[in-house]
Amino acid sequence: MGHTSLEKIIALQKKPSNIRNICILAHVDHGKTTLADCLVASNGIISTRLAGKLRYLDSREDEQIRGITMKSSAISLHFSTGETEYLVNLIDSPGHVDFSSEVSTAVRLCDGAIVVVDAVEGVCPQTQVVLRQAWLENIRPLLVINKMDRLIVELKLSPLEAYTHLQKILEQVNAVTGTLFASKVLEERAAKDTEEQQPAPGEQVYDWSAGLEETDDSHLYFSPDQGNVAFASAIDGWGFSIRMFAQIYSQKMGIRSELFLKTLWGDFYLNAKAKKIMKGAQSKGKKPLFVQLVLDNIWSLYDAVVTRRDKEKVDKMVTSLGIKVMARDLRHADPKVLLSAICSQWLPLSQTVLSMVCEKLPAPTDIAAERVEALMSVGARRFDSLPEETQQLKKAFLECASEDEAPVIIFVSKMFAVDSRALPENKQRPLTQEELSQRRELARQRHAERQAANQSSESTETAIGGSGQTAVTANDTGPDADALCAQTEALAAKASVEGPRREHFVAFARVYSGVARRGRKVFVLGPKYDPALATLPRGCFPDDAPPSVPHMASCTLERLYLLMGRELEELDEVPAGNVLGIGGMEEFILKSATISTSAACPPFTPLNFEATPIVRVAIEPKHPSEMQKLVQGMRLLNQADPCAEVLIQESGEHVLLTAGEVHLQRCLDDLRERFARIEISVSEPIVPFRETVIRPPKVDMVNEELGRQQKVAVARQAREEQSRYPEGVQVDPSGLVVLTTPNKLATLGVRALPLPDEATRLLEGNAELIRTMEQFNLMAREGRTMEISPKTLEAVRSFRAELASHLQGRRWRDAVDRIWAFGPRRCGPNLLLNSLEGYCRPSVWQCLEAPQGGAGPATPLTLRDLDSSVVSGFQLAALAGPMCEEPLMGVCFAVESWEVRPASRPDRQELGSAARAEEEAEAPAAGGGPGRRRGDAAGSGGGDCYGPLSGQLIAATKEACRYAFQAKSQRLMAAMYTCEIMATAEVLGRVYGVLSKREGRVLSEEMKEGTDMFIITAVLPVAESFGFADEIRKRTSGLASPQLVFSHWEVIPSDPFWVPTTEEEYLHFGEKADSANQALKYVNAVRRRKGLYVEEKLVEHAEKQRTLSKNK
Ligand SMILES: Nc1nc2c(ncn2[C@@H]2O[C@H](COP(=O)(O)OP(=O)(O)OP(=O)(O)O)[C@@H](O)[C@H]2O)c(=O)[nH]1
Ligand SMILES: [Mg+2]
Repeated sequence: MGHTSLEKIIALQKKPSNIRNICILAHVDHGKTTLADCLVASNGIISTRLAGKLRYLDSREDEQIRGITMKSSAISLHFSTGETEYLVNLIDSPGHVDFSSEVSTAVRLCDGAIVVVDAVEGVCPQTQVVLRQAWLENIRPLLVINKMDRLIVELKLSPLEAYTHLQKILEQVNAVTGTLFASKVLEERAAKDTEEQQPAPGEQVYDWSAGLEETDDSHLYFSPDQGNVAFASAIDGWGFSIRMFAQIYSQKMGIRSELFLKTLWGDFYLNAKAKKIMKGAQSKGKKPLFVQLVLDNIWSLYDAVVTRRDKEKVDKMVTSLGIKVMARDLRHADPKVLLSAICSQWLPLSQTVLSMVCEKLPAPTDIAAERVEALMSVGARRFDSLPEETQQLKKAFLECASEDEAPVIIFVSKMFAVDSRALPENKQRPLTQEELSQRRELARQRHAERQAANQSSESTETAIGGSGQTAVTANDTGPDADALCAQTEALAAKASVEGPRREHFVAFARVYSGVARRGRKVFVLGPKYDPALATLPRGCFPDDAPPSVPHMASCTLERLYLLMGRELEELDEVPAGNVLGIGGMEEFILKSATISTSAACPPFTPLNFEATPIVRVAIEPKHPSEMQKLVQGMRLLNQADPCAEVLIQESGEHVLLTAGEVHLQRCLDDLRERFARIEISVSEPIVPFRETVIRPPKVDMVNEELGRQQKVAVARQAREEQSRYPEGVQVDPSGLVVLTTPNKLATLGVRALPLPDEATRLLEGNAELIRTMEQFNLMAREGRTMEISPKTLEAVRSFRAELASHLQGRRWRDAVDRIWAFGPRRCGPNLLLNSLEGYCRPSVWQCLEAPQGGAGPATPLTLRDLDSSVVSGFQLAALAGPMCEEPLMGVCFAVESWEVRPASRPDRQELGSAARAEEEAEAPAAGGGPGRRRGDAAGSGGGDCYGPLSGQLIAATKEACRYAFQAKSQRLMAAMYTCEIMATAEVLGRVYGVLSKREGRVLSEEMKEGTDMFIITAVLPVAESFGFADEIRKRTSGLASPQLVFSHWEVIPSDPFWVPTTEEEYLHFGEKADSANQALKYVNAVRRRKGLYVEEKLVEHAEKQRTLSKNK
């Protein structure tokens, strides 16, 4: 295990104030793993020569082949400065956007982060994301500007240009931090204001700036003089912070090092005559200190070693730096070898980074109270509304105590799979001398016995000269027995290698309080566990065999591991403040969990995942008999990946959801090679769509204005369609659908309206908030209360105000207060609106209102009883639209009339069926073509042959919504990716070519300052994105490699149901217009996949088509 012994690490683990838990974050390929290599090499785990080439923490084969990291992995390093010794638990994270959930799992366990930025590429999209992630988790970042060598060798900047360039990068990074900080201050200020609530009469003007000015934010920004920025070239093994140069020059020039610290970065220059540092380098045209004393030196070293290979100069420099270089390195053909030999002594990277980490980043004991509250507050709950015992646990967090009495609190952020042979307990370790001799002795005995047996049989047969022979064999025993011994050992080794190959799961975790000890009994708390609702006796311990409580299990900590990159080391106990692996938890934990000895411990807030799993495929085994293996394999995969989701659809398909193409590839490889180990067939990626309605368009498919004549034609078409509607459905030209239930007892009038885009976006962005509101309303209906934190209340209030501001105009009057429900799944981006006269029901904004008894007096009771049926019907309609059974988006259904004939007062118990039908609605309903009537949802069971009224009403509402939807201009919405592509001018044309072929749209094109690179920002439909990254890479010979990030949903402008009306259009598009209709293509593809009816003719009028093509 290299230089640092296990004992040493165990000893260091006991001193939390000297522990640093950190992760390395960056955009893809900015050099995280290379930097980690240098740090790992400083502990002797890998050789310094291999550092940067090995990428030790990329332990998977595909990581090495593709050259990108795909999972976060941890390693414990020892570092000492002077007297003090530190333990640095380092987690390397992936930068590729597909794996950003791995970043979340890493960030949660850390107190600090090293943010790496490529000196050429600067701040990239993922850099912003990781800065935000670090910010949201409240951990402190350091900045390492890496790949400095590229400025010298590739861009060939002069030191002064490089200095300006670096300044710009710092500005960019700080701009991101600044935005994050400003939003937080404003939020806090708003929260404070709502708590105070009473503005003084004179304070009419709202001063937004005040909060920003008062709060000190200087420590948040990155600046070399703050000591939180380092400059590095991980590949060449060097790095420095200005502290290092300050020390060197203060000795050399006799100027105080503090003075250098303040002036080495900035507009200062050295007045050589006066031996003084002066301000105003730029205005006086002088070289700034940083250029003169730092960059110039590095540039000239590169010049001498790499560019000119000037041996004499190199010798001189080596002597003046006072370092020793081995002759072998001096003679090496590759100048980079000599360069790293010199640099790693002159400016050792690991020393620079680790000392910065130990000095600037907090220890586990410094955990902020704010962060603890954020981790412990369950959802939107107020911290002070948590049970007393739970609140007391905050102290345990803050103390980070390792006494035996301290409650154990551990958070597991992910589960990772380890081959059973790689577990330390199964690993073959070198035999000790004693064991060897023991085995030898054993073998010798066995051999002797066999000899003896042989002999006795021989002697009985021949019965001559027994003693002499025995002596000879006894002499032979040595070598013979040794061979035998070797054989047994080899066999034993083979057995352990070939032993049953099984995947074991190790929990990636951190101890926040107490000591994790083997054999200790603990509670495992699932994310939905609620200490306030648990009815456990006070002070209940896991040893007491507690009663079963939902989302809680008790188990024993069986195996504890020290995470050492590719290796695991067994431990007996792990004190608070450390990162660790826990084995044997796969039965209890799916992906993440909280482990504690106290039942009062709340589950930690869920991880913030930035990625949306959007790419889905259906999987089946090549050989149908292997289904069981596939099911088992997918279960394991689901557990091993924080972001992948595995679903079994109603149709029986096994579906895998992943964050992107690269992620998909990795999941499939894992499934094939590790988890299922069978051959599988994978469907084409299934792309999600949304269905919506839009305002009547002004132009048609061919961009011709819809004139009066055409409008008449369209209206006629609509009338024709009317005849297609079944009995009991009336559709008026304005789109109002009136529908009566089959038993003729209830009538419902519904109209579909397109929501304004901003409103849809707002609803989509606030799904979590809406869910909280719904939870509150549900509890209120049951007569319970839920305390919502002031922050959440404020968020609800501003959400409501913003929604109101987007729903302006006559049509939307009071719309916000008339919202009946959100859907689908009660939190989606569609609305059900109560446009009934005189029907009062509890508002969806109940949590904002003071509690009040009873609803409006005018409401007929029957309607209130059936309220939830209407909601359920709406949920069903919103979950699967009529075009291709995809969810709706941005549609508002206004219920304009609703009557229930009094003759049929429903039984109160019937309401149960409403709830049941709604549960069924959770899975997308397949089948049923557009315009086809769907059967009763509730089935029979009531007094009449039509079944209970509530059930009929659900079906009727759903149908009414679907017809109302179809009465408007329907459109498909496509999921869009955004991507940023960096490309040089030569390949720009080809990038555009690929983009336009795939229906992409360029949003902007900028020149990256100081380089000859262009940055193109584009959007592109997910449906067209498969193979995009590869194609771009190929067409540009690897110069451009885009990363696709899900951005938004966009309406596809073409009408899927458009049919040509004029001669000309017939000629152009054919009778069905299905040749050019992208939207129709998508709709049909989805319908075909779902096994729905597709209206399509393969060849119509073949004759005519041929003449057409000839004429062209
Ligand atoms: N010129 C130069 N190249 C570097 C430097 N550091 C890393 N690289 C190269 O950049 C590439 C990416 O390095 P990695 O360390 O794998 O990057 P990463 O940030 O871990 O990438 P992901 O984990 O996939 O996000 C490799 O080819 C490295 O050799 C550097 O300081 N200078
Ligand atoms: Mg990496």
